[in-house]
Amino acid sequence: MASALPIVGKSKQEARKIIQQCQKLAPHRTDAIKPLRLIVTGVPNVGKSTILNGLLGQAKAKAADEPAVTKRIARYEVSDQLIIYDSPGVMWPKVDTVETGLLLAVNNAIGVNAYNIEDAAIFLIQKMLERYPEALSDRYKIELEGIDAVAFIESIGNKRGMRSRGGNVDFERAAQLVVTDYRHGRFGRVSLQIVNDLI
Ligand SMILES: Nc1nc2c(ncn2[C@@H]2O[C@H](COP(=O)(O)OP(=O)(O)OP(=O)(O)O)[C@@H](O)[C@H]2O)c(=O)[nH]1
Ligand SMILES: [Mg+2]
Repeated sequence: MASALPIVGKSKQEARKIIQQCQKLAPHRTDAIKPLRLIVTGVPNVGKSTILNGLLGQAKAKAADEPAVTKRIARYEVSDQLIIYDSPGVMWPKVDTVETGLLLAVNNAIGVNAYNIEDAAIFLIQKMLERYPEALSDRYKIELEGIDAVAFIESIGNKRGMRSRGGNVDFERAAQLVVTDYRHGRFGRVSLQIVNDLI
């Protein structure tokens, strides 16, 4: 049975671990007549093309931190015995709950025009206040007692001097800042969704 294999996609050695697992799944596909053929699939912006570049040892596939970078399926010959296909990110046909949509938005899996950054930031901060309050107070040095997500984001804007023309806090800029900090891993190792949330 297949199991999850944690890797850092940018590292060639790590990416090679995938090949070893795939070879076990298809031990008869070992030569140029019957090469091992893999396809990398997943939701947008999770690192599919990066894994491929790791395996190739060079940046042949375009990879960047935004969804829908890969536009079509592309074939790459790693060697005579190994062919890999990169593919565009796929989404299931219907995002059935608001929470799922916000999780996808916060994790940069859907285009910026499909969501509101302020909603995404409020959702993110609510989750962080529930699960990882210390990560928030450590990063922004803001007192958490009795604070909600909106007040927290406003407080960040205040502290960082983010003001719009009328002098009010530029909430959108502060919202973008927290989402960017999360995406860059600046809250440490956090998970907004865990298995127990789903069962
Ligand atoms: N920290 C970290 N970043 C990664 C890793 N793998 C990929 N990334 C980054 O994630 C971003 C997306 O990588 P891509 O390889 O373009 O993702 P993709 O799944 O091909 O994206 P689409 O083609 O848009 O669906 C890039 O900024 C990568 O540098 C990883 O293992 N660790
Ligand atoms: Mg890609």
